[in-house]
Amino acid sequence: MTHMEYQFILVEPAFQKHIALIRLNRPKELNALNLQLMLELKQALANLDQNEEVRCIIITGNEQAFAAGADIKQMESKNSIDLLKIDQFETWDQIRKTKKPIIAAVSGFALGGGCELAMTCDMIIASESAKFGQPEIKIGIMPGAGGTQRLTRAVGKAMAMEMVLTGKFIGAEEAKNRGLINKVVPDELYLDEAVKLAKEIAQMSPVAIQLAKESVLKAFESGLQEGLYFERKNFYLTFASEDQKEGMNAFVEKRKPNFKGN
Ligand code: DAK
Repeated sequence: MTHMEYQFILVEPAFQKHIALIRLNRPKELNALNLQLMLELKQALANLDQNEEVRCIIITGNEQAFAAGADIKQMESKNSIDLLKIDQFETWDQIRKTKKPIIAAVSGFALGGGCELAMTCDMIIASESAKFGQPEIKIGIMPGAGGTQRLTRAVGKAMAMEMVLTGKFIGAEEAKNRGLINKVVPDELYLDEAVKLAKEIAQMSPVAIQLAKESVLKAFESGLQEGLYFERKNFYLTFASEDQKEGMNAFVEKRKPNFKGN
């Protein structure tokens, strides 16, 4: 599947030097995440992960919505066995396994699966009008793509309980104060700000970035000792890269490093 064939996302692999952009593109439905969109997103991320020119990926929506959740109209008539057969978790798991850093640039609604998708990304930049929430409870279900886990780890038990059990939304400022997101900027700047962050990351060694991302994510899955061992191995591994020599050499020679990803 090339980017020409995508129906519900727009992909620009060379949006800026070393930065790719994926735009969720079902504006009339507030970017509701139907199955096809999620498959396209999985495929696009896999392609960008393989593309050596790409060092950082931004996922965005539009000003009104990052994504208002999974597509309720598509889910309405499904039963548990239908969901089991569709196995959308395979898609979400693959997205989570993307090796390159992903920044969510969020404006408007990031709800349900939309909030979960943003939280699956590595960092979140939001516009002042962004709203985050897990409103699944209001339609008789509960979060299913990490909402109860990632939100709780980010904002703590009390606020996560309140959001998951009442479906209430929080604004960007509160999301920032509670550690859910990295930065809030005026509405017209959220994509620029995400690009700024992506550019900073793209200057670093892609090898070190990959290993560092993997190590930070390990903190969500392991106890401290296991995580520390994992970190240690990845730390050693960075010394197998030419980028490590280049980075340290550049420091000693008082110049800017030129990392190549080897
Ligand atoms: N699904 C389908 N259509 C949606 C939608 C959604 N989640 N959200 C909005 N839309 C559609 C509306 O139906 C409407 O379409 P038309 O009626 O015009 O055809 C259009 O987008 C504009 O929406 P509104 O007219 O409602 O716009 P408002 O500004 O009045 O309200 C709103 C905006 C975001 C507050 C409202 O649209 C809303 O409450 N939307 C639903 C939010 C929600 O409940 N989200 C959670 C959905 S459940 C899984 C992974 C993930 C999930 C499940 C499984 N697996 C891996 C198995 C996730 C589940 C969910 O996200």
